[in-house]
Amino acid sequence: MKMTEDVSYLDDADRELLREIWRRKTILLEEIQRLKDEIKDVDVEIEQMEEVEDRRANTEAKQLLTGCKKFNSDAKKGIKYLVEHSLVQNTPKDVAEFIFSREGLNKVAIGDYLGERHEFTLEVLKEFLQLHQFGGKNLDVSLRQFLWSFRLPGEAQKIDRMMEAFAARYCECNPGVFSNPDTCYVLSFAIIMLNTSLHNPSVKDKPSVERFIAMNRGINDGKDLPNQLLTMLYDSIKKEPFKIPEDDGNDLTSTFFNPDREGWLLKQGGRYKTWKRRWFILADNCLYYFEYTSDKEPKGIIPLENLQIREVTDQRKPNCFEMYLPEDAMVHTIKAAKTDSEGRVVEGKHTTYRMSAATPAEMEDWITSIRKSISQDPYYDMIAARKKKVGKANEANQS
Ligand code: 4IP
Repeated sequence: MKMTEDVSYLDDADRELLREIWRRKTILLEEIQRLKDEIKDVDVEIEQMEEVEDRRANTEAKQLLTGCKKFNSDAKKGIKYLVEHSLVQNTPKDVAEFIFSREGLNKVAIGDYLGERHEFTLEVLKEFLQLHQFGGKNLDVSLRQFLWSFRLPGEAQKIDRMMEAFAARYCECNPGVFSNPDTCYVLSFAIIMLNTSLHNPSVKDKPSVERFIAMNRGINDGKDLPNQLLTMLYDSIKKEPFKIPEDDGNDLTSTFFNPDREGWLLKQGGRYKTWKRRWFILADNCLYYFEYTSDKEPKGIIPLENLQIREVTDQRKPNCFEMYLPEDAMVHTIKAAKTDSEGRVVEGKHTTYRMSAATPAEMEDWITSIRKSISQDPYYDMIAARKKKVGKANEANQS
C-alpha cells in the first residue's frame, strides 16, 4: 500500500510520522490477509475432517446394522463381522454386553448362540448371566426375567446348558435359598412345566398345588423345599403365565407337554395285590392314574424316570405288562406319589407296577408309548440326570 494523498501542507516531521503510520498499517493489513488465508486453509481442513468423520460414523452405523442383520440370520457370522469391523471386541464380556443390550437382535438367534457348546460361547453365556441381577428376587421372577432375554432353543443340550448357567447365577445371587444349584435347576424346570400344564389349553388335567408340591418332593438334597415357597411359586405361575418372546410357535408349551396316551387299565396294588380299574394318562413323562375319567386330581403319579418296561404273563389277568427298576437301581421301591384313603399324598410302595390291558393290541400300544416316553424324551433324561446327581450328593453327605 502506498501513501497517495497530498500531504504538502504538513511539515517534514509530520510527514515522516504519517509515512511510518502508513507503513505499519500496510504491514498490519498484510498480516491480517495472511492470517485470513491461513484460517481459510484451516477451515477447509476442518470441513474435510468433518466430512471424513461423518462418513466414518455413517459407515459405522451401517456396519452395525449389517452386523445385527447377520447376527439375526446366523449369530456366529454376525459376531465375526462385528469383531472384524471393530464394533465389538473379541472378548466374551464384550460380546455378552452387546447381545444383552443391543436392541433389535432376534431372541431366537440369541438363544441359539448362547446355547452353543464352544469354549468361547460358554464364556459368553456366563458373562451374559452376570449381566442379570437376581439378588433378592424370587425364583419365578428371575426365571421370567431370564426367559424374556432370549428365546429358549428347542435343543435339549442347549436348554440344559442355559438352565444350568441360570441356576448357577441364581444361587450365586441368592446364597442359601437352595442347597445347591442342581436343586434350583430341577425346580426351574418344574416351574416351566407347571406353566405349560396350567396355561396350555390342550392340557385338560391341570395340576393342583398339592401335585406340584408332591412332584418336587425331596429335590433339595433329599429334603423337601418349604411348602410356602412351592405354593408361592405355584400361585405366581397360575396368576400370570410366562411371557415368552414371540417366534415360530416352537415354544415351551409344545416342547414340554405332549399328552401321549390315555385309557383304562387294570392296575395291581403294591403291598396288597388287588386289581383296580384306573384311568391312565401318559403325559409329561409321567403316568397319572385316576379313579374316574372326570376326576380332577389323580390318585397316583408315576414318574417314568429310570424305569423299564416289559411284557409279562400273569396267571390271573391277560395282556399284562409291568414297569420295573433297572438292575443297577440304588433303590427297591419305584418313586411314585399317590393319595391314600384319607386323601393324603404319600409315597408309592411298588417294586413293580403291573398293569393289564383289555386287548393285546392295547397292551402293545401302551408298551410302545411308555417305552418311547422313557427313552426318547431328552428333557426328561436331562432333569433325571440332575435329580440323580442331587440324590448322590445327598447320599455322599449322609455317609
Ligand atoms: C390297594 O388295595 C389298591 O390296589 C391301591 O390302588 C394300591 O395303591 C394299594 O397298594 C393297594 O393296597 P386295596 O384297595 O385292596 O386296599 P389305588 O390307589 O389305585 O386304589 P397304589 O399304590 O397302587 O395306588 P399299596 O402299595 O398302597 O398297598
